[in-house]
Amino acid sequence: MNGSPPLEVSRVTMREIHLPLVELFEISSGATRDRRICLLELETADGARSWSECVAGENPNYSPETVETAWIAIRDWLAPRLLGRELAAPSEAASLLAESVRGHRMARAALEMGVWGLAAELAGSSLARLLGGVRERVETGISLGIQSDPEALARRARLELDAGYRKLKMKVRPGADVEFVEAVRRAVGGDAPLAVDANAAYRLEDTGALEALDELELMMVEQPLAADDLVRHARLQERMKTPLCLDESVRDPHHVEDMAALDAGRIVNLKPGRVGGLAASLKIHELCTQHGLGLWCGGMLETGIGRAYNVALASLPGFELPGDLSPSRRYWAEDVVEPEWTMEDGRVQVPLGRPGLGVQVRRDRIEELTVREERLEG
Ligand code: OSB
Ligand code: MG
Repeated sequence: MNGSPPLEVSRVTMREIHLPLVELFEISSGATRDRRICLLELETADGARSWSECVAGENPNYSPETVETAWIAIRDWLAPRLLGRELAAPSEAASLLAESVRGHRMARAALEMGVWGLAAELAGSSLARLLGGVRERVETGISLGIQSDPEALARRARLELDAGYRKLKMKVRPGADVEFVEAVRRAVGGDAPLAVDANAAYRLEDTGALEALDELELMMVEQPLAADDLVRHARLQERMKTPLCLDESVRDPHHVEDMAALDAGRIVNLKPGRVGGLAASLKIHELCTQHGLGLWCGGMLETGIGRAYNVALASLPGFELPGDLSPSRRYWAEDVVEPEWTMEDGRVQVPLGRPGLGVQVRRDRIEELTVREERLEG
């Protein structure tokens, strides 16, 4: 990380693309079919370039940030700090972007990750190696949205496990939980690697559902309670044998320290876009190892660009659980990168030997999908 040449971003091009998912994706707080995605292209004065992706969604149902708020934050507050500033290393970008800025981590991460991508490009190294990645393949899980009824979910679960996925995570909400997961458990057998994700839909008082889920031999229950509620997660963990996994609650490395101190969960779902980028992700990776917390890389329905960053991160040694790193075809009829991300034997290959993101970004396709574009220069 220290041997990388200095870098200076001279232009940031912001794009919003519209891209429909191959199927509706429903979580406890809302459904998405037509994704609006903010992509960035960072350039140096010498013409080196790299792409990055903002993970903010269309609506503020997962995080307070949205595509719209991220657009404003990047354009008006964040990109101006980065443009024309010489960085000695990509690790310097995070603090530059964070100084006196509260929140807007997804917006910050889009730029910060772009700087790491650019640094990898300039160093002629793969992003995975630049980050300290060691795995040639990363184990893959699927995240299934809420389905119409328990039998539909059970059929789908069977199909996806047969396709090779190493973990099957089901979205749940009050009213679409225990019966659904029980049907799946019956259909796939006792040993299948199942997990659920509530996206903060429960309260500590919802003992019926939470106790019943605890009997289903799940690998984890992800984010049962509200994002800010570490104390109640700790109370719940005390009552449950199933490990709790925190997603929305972990927006900063200090949340991992608090989680460990309180025993508010045993596993972290790390999404670099949620924590402000890759420098914070490396710190969280270190903290999880130090505190003995399980770790895996989550996803936010990214295109092949955001996926490149997730796959690179997941190749680090501490990511020992399968990530939400499905291949391109699980999300898109046609991705924006070449080659598309594929899965073999439940694993995605890490392009350790290729410079930068390790996939070619299809500018022609992105231009076709672009609905707005703004160019920012220092
Ligand atoms: O909670 O992990 C989540 C997608 C959008 C918002 C929140 C979440 C998700 C996923 C998708 O579970 C995982 C993926 O990208 O495959
Ligand atoms: Mg989640």
